[in-house]
Amino acid sequence: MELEGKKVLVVGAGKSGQAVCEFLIEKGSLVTLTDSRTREQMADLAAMLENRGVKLALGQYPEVSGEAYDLVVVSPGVPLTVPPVAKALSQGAPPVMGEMELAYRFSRAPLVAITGTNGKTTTTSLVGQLFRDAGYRTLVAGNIGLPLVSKVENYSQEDIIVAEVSSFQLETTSQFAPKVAVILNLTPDHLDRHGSMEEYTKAKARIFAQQKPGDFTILNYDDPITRKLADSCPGEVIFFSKKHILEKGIIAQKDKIMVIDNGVTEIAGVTSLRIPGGHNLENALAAVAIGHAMGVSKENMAHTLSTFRGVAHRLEHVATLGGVDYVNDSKGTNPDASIKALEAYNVPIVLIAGGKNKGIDFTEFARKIKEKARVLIVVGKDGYQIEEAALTQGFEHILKAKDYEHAVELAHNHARSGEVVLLSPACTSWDMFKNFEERGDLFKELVLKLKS
Ligand code: UMA
Repeated sequence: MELEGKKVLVVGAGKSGQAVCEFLIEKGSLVTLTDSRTREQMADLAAMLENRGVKLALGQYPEVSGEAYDLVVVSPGVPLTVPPVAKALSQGAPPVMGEMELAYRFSRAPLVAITGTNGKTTTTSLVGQLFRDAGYRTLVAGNIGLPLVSKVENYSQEDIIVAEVSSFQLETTSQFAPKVAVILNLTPDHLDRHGSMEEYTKAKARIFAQQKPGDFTILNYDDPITRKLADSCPGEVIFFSKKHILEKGIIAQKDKIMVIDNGVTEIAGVTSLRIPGGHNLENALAAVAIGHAMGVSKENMAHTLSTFRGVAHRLEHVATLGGVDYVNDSKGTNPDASIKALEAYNVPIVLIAGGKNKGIDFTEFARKIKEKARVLIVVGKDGYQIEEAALTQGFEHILKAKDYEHAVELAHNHARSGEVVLLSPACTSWDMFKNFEERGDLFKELVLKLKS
């Protein structure tokens, strides 16, 4: 792909857009960066980008008509309906792509791409660790927080890239064809952006759409939607299942994780996993499927599975105070993720939930709250929707917190020894915070303050 001298419009000046600008400047492109934020809202960033040679169009988007641009690169969080992107798409020119597609065009290392509604980040980190432990030079990037384009060219054929990929990033792919594509599960998420479950599934299915024979697609057999996607995969499908015995695939039976492929190979005991919950067993099975596809030895896989301790903001143990475990699951940004978090514990739970709903129904979540929680503390803009859903299910032990400080104080006052205080909001953080990390960090800080 030739970028030298090309006029490129980058839409969105977040992590993704900034990394794209850097990459394009290095390639000799003429870069314009646009963002709905004004110059005042961008503070020092605007001056820094201008110093790097980036032209800025802030507070309003530029026109993309005529010969103005040769390419538009859009950030994942920017909907494709914003004027410059919508116009380029409707005109059929200039071409529109996202940072993931751009990075892919410059990648040489075998690429393992991991998506799914929940578990992406944990599985991506686990698989990164798996390859590192097996001796590969490994890049872990993508939706996990490091834009792939910023490091992609530093890795060669002998190395491995493990990328977490979101539906937003997949929406703007065209040639993207990873060596191994993984869809962990599919439940309603981001419906405010994609419009329907069907459209969301279509975006996710782009992860394997351009694969060729010889590539691998790893799918969850226990999830009806991902199981069905197998019919449209051009590569070799490897299923994993924690419920069923498969003729071929990765399974968990009788407390053992096994590969069934011309015989049975035991990889590790289920109890050797350090990450809690049935959903994390699925993540581990997916990791074994990836390791198996890429020829990682069973000893290496067993070692990594028994040593990987998970990642921040996903069922992260913060402290035990007065016999109460405080757990930060701020990454639980949709009801399904928070249902899985509730399922991971077999003791009564004091649940803190609420934030900005992504247009998803809370009925199932409320049923799980009734089953697993003793107290529900609602917080944030749409916390009242969780409260209403819980009341409909006949769950009444609900407290309202005005902010996070209040929520942690209420949890501390109501939790009993032997219980878990779980922050798993089932909503995004965008009503009160910049991102889920900021929300989880505040929760941890408030919990640790209780100690003193
Ligand atoms: N903006 C506009 N117009 C709009 C919307 C946003 O100009 O209509 C501007 C904002 O003012 C801001 C910029 O776009 O300056 C933000 O862009 P962005 O939302 O794409 O965020 P980035 O900082 O570039 O981070 C993105 C991913 N964000 C999203 O997909 C929302 C990060 O995933 C990812 O880690 C990063 O690229 C690096 O690849 C985060 C995420 O929340 C973790 N992902 C979602 C999820 O996991 O559910 C998909």
